[in-house]
Amino acid sequence: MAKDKVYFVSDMHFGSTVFEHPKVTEKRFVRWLDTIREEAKVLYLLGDIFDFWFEYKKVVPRGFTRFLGKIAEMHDQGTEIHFFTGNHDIWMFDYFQEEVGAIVHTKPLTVAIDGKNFYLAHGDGLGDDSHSFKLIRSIFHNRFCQVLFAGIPSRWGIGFAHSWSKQSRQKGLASPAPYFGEDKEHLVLYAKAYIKEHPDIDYLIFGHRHILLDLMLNRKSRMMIIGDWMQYFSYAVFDGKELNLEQYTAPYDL
Ligand SMILES: [Mn+2]
Repeated sequence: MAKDKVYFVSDMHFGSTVFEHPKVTEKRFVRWLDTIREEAKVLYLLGDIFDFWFEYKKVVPRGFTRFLGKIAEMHDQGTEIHFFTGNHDIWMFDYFQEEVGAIVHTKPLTVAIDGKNFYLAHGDGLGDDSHSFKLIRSIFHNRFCQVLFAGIPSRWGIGFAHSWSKQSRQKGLASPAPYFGEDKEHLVLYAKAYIKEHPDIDYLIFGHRHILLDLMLNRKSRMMIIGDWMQYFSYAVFDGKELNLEQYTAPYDL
C-alpha cells in the first residue's frame, strides 16, 4: 500500500481521570493507528494528546506505553510524525524528538501538502482575548516558570498538575460547550480574520474545542474542528485531493 495520506487528530487527553478505563482509550487509539499505519505519509497530532505531560531531564510521566511504542514504530516505518502542544500538554521539550523522531510544534504551522495550503493549530488562545486565559497561558509557556516547576519533586509537581487539569476540565471539558455558531465561535472568527490576511490558505484545521465542525469560509478556504477521542473518536484525512472528517468505530473486543 502506498503511503499517500495525511491524517490529523487531536484531544485524546491520555491519562485523564475522566476515563473510567484509561487503557481502553489508549488501545482504541492504537487500533486506529494500526488501520492507518500503512497509508499514512504524515500524522499530525494537533495537541492535548496527553491530559498532562511534563518532562524532567531524565524522567517522563509513566504510562502511554502502547501509544508511544506505536508512533515510534510508525516513524521507523516511514510515517512523518508531528506533535503540537495543546493547552494540557504544553511542556514538551526534546523527548519526542529524541525518542520517537517526531517533530514538535509549539505554534501554529502553515504547510503545503500536495499543492494545498494548510494552516494547522491546536487552537487555544486563538480568537480568545480573555485576560485570565492569557495570563495562565503566559505563565505556563514561560521558560523560567518551567524551570521552577522542574525543581519541584515530581510526586508534588505531577499531583498538582493533575488537580489543575481536573479542575480546568470540570469547567467544561467533560461536556464541552456546544458550537456557539458562526458569529460567536472563537476559532471561526479567528479563521475568518486569518484568511483575510492570508487568502491563499485552502484548509484550516483545529482541535481544542472538542466539537465536530466542517465549514466553508468562502469559495476557497475551508475550516475544520476535528472533535476529540473522548466522545467522537474523530480525525481528518487528506488523500491529496479530498479532505474528509471521519470517525473511527472500534471493534468490540477491546
Ligand atoms: Mn482538549
